[in-house]
Amino acid sequence: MLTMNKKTFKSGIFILMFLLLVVGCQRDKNVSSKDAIVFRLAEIHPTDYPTTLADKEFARLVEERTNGRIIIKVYDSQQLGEEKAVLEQVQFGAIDFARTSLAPLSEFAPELNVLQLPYIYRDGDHMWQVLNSSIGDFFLDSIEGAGFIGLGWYDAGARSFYNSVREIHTIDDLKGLKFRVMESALMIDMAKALGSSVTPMPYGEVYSAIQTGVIDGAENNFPSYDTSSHFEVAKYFTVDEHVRVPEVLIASALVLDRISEEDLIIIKECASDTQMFQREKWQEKVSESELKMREEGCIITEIKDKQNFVKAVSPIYEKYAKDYMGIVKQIQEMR
Ligand code: GTR
Repeated sequence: MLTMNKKTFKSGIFILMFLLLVVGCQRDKNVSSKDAIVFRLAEIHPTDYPTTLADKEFARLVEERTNGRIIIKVYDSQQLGEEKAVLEQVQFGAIDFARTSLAPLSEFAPELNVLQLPYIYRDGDHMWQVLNSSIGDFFLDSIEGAGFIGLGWYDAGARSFYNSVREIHTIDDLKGLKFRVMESALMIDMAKALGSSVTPMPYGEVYSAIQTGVIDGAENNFPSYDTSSHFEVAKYFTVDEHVRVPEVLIASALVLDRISEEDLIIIKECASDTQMFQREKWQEKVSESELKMREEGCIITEIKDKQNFVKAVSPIYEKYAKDYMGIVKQIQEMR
């Protein structure tokens, strides 16, 4: 049986009081969970995708830096719906935060098309130089007019075509093939300019559309080609890198009714502080997915001379960026 003398009892009480004191202090620092504001963040990718990992890191930082005043719950894997539907809900405040591709967002704020013009960036470094400059800030701020708050940029690499029919070596090989593109006017015109037929549709419908022959293929980066399992039904991947479409972290403008200006500043800082985290996870995933796709037997064909592709999409600039030609020139000349 456990026996306790007076001395042990006293020191027991002392330790207990000390622990209560420590817990009490912690409580003061962190707002009790019932007073916290809880927001929802929509993400279409699976749990371990680079953007999802970054969303969670962002949410962790926000909770930490607001001392628990603001909690952001990440709903990944399309739990809150496809991107276009999510954006509509973010616009009227039914969803508070989202990580989205710039392509569907540009339907709500057409000036964003400038940042997804085909072949506008020489490479990934060039894109990052632009996004992290005053040009990137200008476009991020511009979406406020459409009911969104732009928080920060993440990486999605370059997009290329893949299909179930044949290997593509030249632009002429694209003719007659039907591709799914994102629900964005620019993406539709771009794929048409390259000579293919086009069907815009939500991401989640692409696998079965290829499988049933409704379309011949789609276009995306290696990590999405991999995690969506599209490679199972479309094994010809053509590295033509026709667009680099940045990912964007946004909030609903209606979130501002529930938080202070100071907390918005904290939230924006948290978004920008997770950019490097996401970019590192992205690079790892690109290499991992490309290797996996090769092991799975996908036929990966590099388009070495992209001149004909670049020429074919040039009318897109006039149509989608004519009011921003000064900025386009600045982007092109940025070294
Ligand atoms: C991915 C992007 C998604 C989504 C998807 C698509 O690369 O990360 O946000 O836009 O492409 O093709 O719909």
